[in-house]
Amino acid sequence: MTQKRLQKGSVWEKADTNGDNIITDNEIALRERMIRIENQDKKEDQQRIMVWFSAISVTAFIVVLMLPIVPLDRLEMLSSIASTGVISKIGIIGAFIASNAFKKNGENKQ
Ligand SMILES: [Ca+2]
Repeated sequence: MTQKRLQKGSVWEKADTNGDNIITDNEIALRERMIRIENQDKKEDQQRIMVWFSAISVTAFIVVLMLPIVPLDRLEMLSSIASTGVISKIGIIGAFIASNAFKKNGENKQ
């Protein structure tokens, strides 16, 4: 059986962490784990941004509705959209907090 070689510029070249030009199964597993951790990190950053956006936008929305520049008849028209929007954004924040607490609880048990 002939030795397998990587194509030029292959993404797996980075997996050779000790630079001996041999990519072992261990190095592939390590690389896979690193990619998984990076993706998890990105996902968590994204969730944090989403929660911050929800928190800020829901606060700003309520503040703007309280200002006298919004006419009362328009406020009445917007009330159903407003209540749905506020509840869904608070739901996003609540789900984030709950899932974090759930995850933390799981980590403690390991
Ligand atoms: Ca190696």
